[in-house]
Amino acid sequence: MTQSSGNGRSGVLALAGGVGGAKLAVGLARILNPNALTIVVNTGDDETFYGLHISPDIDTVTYSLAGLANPDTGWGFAGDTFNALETLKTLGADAWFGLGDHDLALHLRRTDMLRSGMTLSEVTLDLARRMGVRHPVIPMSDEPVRTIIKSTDGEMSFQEYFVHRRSEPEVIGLTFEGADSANASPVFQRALENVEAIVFCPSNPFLSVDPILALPDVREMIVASDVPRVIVSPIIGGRAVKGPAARIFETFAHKPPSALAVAEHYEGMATHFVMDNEDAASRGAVEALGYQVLVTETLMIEDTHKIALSTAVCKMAGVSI
Ligand code: FO1
Repeated sequence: MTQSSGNGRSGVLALAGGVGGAKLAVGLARILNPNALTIVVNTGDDETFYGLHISPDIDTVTYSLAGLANPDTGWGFAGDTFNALETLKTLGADAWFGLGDHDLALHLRRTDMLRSGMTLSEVTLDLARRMGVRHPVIPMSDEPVRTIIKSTDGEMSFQEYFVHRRSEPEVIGLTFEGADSANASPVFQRALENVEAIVFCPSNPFLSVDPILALPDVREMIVASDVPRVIVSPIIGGRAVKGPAARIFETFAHKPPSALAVAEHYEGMATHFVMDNEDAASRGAVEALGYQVLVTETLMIEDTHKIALSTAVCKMAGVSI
């Protein structure tokens, strides 16, 4: 049974990108009932390969919740083989994006369902359920939004920059193409109005969470909300746990990555901030920005870490578990 917070609101809305977001989502899903957690995922990294709709962050979250994610990379299907990709290469395809055979089956099915007229939300829920996931995983929007990297080598999609070009081009700007005219997905909109707490998972603020906030009304609704809003810092001791966050930080925040820089980036959006023990020295500076701060272990390697951090986040937000 889900308990209501007393103001009629109940449950947690988690905003997530890829690997880091998926880890906290797994912890939250272990302690909250399916009707008490909605996981909204970035789709700015989506791309079409070989005519198929790929949603990497949705898949990373879904595979993680289903216990099917590749434990070495955090993304992709555990133990996947790459026969189709090798065959594509022999057939002349420029197959630089590592899509495994199991993964490709999912993309085939998703693309087919989308072509039949289903929305990305409907498709995502259906596929997740078939993989045994009981908690709702929801795309931020059913309409296309694409993160476009502006670099000294020109404009490119996120996957082109991140995977094909190995984050080497010097980034000078970011746009979220389509965000102005896209709508937050219906379940996301309802969650924004009804939940008792919002959690910003430890995902890249610029690349994974900002696309979600760029959707019409989302940032405004979060700022105007009077529920606890908890940020879990993706930066530990000045380092990004995974991905290009550190370099992106330098570019956009004009400062080295730090828990304080994350807190500054989200200033005004959230009420609570969770930082790692390694960053305890900046506690006072983050509190001075108006956050209630929790200093704890935030590195999530085992499920026990994911559950412990999620429990601390819920406790901080006053969510009963
Ligand atoms: N990341 C890589 O670094 N190389 C890949 O070849 C790659 C393939 C891939 C396939 C499916 C998928 O769901 C994710 C994949 N990723 C790959 C990860 C992905 O580029 C990033 O994790 C996200 O887009 C950033 O959150």
